[in-house]
Amino acid sequence: MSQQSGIGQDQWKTRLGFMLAAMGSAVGLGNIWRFPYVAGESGGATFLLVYLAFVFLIGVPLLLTEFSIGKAGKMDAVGSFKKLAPNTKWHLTGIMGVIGGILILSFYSVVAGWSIFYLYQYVTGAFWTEPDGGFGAAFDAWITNPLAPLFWQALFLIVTMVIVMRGIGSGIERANNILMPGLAILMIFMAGYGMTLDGAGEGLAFLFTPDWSKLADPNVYLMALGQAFFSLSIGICGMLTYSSYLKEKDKLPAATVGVGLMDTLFAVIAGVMVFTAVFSFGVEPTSGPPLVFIILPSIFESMPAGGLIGVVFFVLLVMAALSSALSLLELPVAYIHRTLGLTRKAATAIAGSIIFVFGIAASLGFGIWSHIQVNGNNILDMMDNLTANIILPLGGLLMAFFVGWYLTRDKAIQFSEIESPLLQNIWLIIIRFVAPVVLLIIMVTSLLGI
Ligand code: ILE
Repeated sequence: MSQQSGIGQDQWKTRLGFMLAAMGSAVGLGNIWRFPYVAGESGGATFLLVYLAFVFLIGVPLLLTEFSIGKAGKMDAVGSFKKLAPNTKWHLTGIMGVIGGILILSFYSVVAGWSIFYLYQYVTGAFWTEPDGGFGAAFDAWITNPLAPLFWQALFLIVTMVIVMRGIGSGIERANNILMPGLAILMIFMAGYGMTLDGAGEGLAFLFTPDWSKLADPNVYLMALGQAFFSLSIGICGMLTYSSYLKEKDKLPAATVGVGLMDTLFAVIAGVMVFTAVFSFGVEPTSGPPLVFIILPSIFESMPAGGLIGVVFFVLLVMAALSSALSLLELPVAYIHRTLGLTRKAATAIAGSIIFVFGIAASLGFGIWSHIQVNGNNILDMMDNLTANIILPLGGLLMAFFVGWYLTRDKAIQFSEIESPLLQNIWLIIIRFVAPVVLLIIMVTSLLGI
């Protein structure tokens, strides 16, 4: 079949390249920055169990649904829906995805910018010893500063844009071929190091010994679902866009399971890395988003060779953020490229600029715009909650309805490329019934604030 989207002429060179890129999209700040603090606030091991159940029962089948739409549609998020369902409103799912991707990258690049700044502080040795007033005060002073964070955020976006401008095979695929193996090595090293610390066992117990009574807390389910969607990058059509660049012969099911497994493994390794350190230094695991920017630096300071460990940690955080940001940027780039008929470079420049402008708001929300709050959430928290708890699950729900109910059964199965009749049926039951019911219950509960 010929490619219809101009940008779609570009393809992954190998299936492994696609898998690494999809894993790169999945494994990100969500695993290293978000997972530990959400797990810490929502019950540790109990949260992990619910999270694992959601990833494999709902996340992986929905990821396959999203991949199927992209591979069959062979176009950007909006174009693929238009092609598979002409003259319907289904493409609005793609538009919501593009908006979601822009919003996520807007705040993602703020946190990624902090990470590069911290890396710089470790490389120069500035954070090897505790700054005056402690790491908490240093972090507060940093995020409330109106200008400096914007510089690092812009730097991160520029690197992301330069790679995306080079295209799929020579840009995104090549970058992930380096980023993902590098990230795996650094994270395994850090988790291994964490396990050698005194008191590491307590951290492992926090992560792996569930407190069953916490299962009664509905918030655990909402947080676990939001985290599963965020971590697997489901529901915003970034994965859809990536799968549209697959060659016909590269099959989806095994790649999907591979991405789900690797993403979970990376989250667990990140959990081990963070919680062994947190517990061995007697710190509360419930310290929220600043966990990796305040708690970890003070822990590194009291460790032998902690400065170097800090360098390694922030290198890996930046690598993880970059590999995910590539997919978040490719999503609007592919759409803008096709609809406005621009070159990839021009489309990237436009998407990157829009994202930077939104990101300015997220960054200033910590400082001069910190009075803009809803329910105690600042601008970045609002963007995070809106995307992780609403846009992503809603996108996933719509895609489940699209493939499960709008497409015919035969088409759905053909697009999914599942061969075993048993697995075909299980997958269909999940995307037709199980996923929608679970998603609706959790979304309604959270909207009603029950
Ligand atoms: N999945 C990634 C992460 O976990 C991003 C989230 C892309 C949407 O950080």
